[in-house]
Parts: sequence; structure tokens; C-alpha cells
Amino acid sequence: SATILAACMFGSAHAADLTIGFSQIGSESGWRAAETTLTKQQAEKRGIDLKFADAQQKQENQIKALRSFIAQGVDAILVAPVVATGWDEVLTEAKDADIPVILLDRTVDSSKDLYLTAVTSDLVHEGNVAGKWLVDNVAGKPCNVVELQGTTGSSPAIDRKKGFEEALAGHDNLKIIRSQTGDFTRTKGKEVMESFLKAEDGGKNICALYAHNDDMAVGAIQAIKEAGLKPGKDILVVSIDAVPDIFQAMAAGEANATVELTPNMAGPALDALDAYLKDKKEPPKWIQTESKLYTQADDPQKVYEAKKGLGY
Ligand code: GZL
Repeated sequence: SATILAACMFGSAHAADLTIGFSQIGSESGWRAAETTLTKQQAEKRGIDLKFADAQQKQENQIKALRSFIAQGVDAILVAPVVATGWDEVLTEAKDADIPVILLDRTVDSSKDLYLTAVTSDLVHEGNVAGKWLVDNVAGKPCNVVELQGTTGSSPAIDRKKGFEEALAGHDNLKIIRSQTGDFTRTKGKEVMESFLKAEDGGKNICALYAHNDDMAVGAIQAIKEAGLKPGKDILVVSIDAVPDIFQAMAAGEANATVELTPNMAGPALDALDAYLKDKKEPPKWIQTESKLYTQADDPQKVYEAKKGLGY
């Protein structure tokens, strides 16, 4: 782009001159809202002019946003890809325009040479950690599990399901009896959980819920209570993200475990971009963020207080 050309001619590009396009999925969950807040803060801190586009969970809006960023000649693009397929054409257009693209928190099926790097957790590992917690906690007893999947076709929904199933393999006392998408939202999570409860004798036949994110778990907890059951006791609740509200539920004994996902994907992304633009340093194709299990044993009220301010 113009800025990079000028920088190459008159010295290296540094963040203060950069214009970056950010195509965000939407605000379907507390975690997503925090990622948006932190990305804007990280850009502000670096003096970057961030062009923000909210796609309302639609891939076609993300593709439109990327095309608009390319037409504007931005210096780089950040994108959290709502689903894993359908990106080859627009990523090729960005590459042809010499605009580096960084993926945040989800991956795509496109070839790796179509993006600079992907900053994500190990999504399979997250599902594995959640599954292992459940295996250990039911300790051999029969346990029928219901699963609230993330957005259909998204890399977290595919990988978190895979990791969870790997953890349950070989433990025949655990059975996933129902599995459906709740689209990562509280509303849908509650709705689908209501249908699971109705279909399973009012929930008497359900021992545990695995939700691909805390927001769906929080919605499901509401449905479990409205069905007259005790979430966290009658039905164990394990999910992923570690947003403040799941710690409130844990402190009330209504949720059991969550796997932490940092919402600060932009920090590592913008550091890698800076090194690339300044010194042509190619980052690895995957910058992995940490995953940590939290349970009721980790003073959930204290964790809630600590997390509340951090962009959520
Ligand atoms: C996972 C991320 C997921 C979060 C959800 O990396 O893409 O999207 O777990 C969000 O809360 O909707």
C-alpha cells in the first residue's frame, strides 16, 4: 500500500503510520465483545488507525469488508473468520494487493500462503481439556452428555467437538446423546437446552452439558433451572472461554469447569505485523495462545472480580 511504499522509500513503516482493517464476526458472545474492546485498545496504544467492520455473523459481510479494505489500500487486515471455508478468492485478492492478512481466534481451510499468520488457541486441545475434566469427574459412572456446538462450520465448533470426543474415547460410561449448534449465543444456548431437556424426560436422563462457549452454557443454566433441576449438581456444566459470568455461575455452584481463552489476540498479532513490516520478519503461520482449566476449586468469585475489568 501507499504507506508501506513510502516507508520502504524513506525508512521503515512503523505502527504510527499504519491503517489496518479489522473484520470482526459480530458480538455474539461476551468473549467476542472483549476481543473487540481489546483489539481497539491495542491499536490505539500503537497509534494505528483501525477501520472496524462488524459482520453481524455473516461471511458475505466479512468478504465485503475485506474488499473495501483492499480498495482503501490499507496496510494490513485483521479478520476473525466466522466459518472455515470460502476465503480463497478474497484472500488471493488481498495477496495480489500486497496486503498482509492476519487471522484472529479462528482458522480457515485456505492455503497458509494466503495469510501472514493465525493467532488462535489450540481449539482441539480446549475440547480435550473439557472432556478430560468430565471423564475424571464422573469417575466411571454412567453419564449421558448433551453438547451445545458453536457456529456450524467454524473452526472452534469443528475442533472443540473433535477434542472432546477424543477425550471420551475409551470411556464407554460417557455417551453424547444429543448434540446441536447453539451458535455461540446465550439465547440459542437456552433454546436448544430447553429442547434437550424436553426430549430427555425433563432432564432426568442428562448427567452433563458440554458447551463450546460459556455464553451458551449460561443460557443453558437458565433453562436447567426453569426445568426445576440444579445446574452444576443434577447436570454438570463444562464449557470454554472463561468469561466473568461463568465464574459467577461457578461461585453459585451452577457451573463446574471452563477452559480459558484469552480475548487479547490482537496484541500478539500486531507485534508480529510490526516485526514483519519493519524488518520483513516472517512470523510462524500459527501463534498459539494459552489454554487453562478453571474449576470451582479456583476461588471463582475472586477470578470473577479480577476478570470483570479486562475488556468484557
Ligand atoms: C474461539 C472463538 C469463539 C469463542 C466464542 O476461538 O472463535 O467465538 O469461544 C466466540 O465465545 O463466539
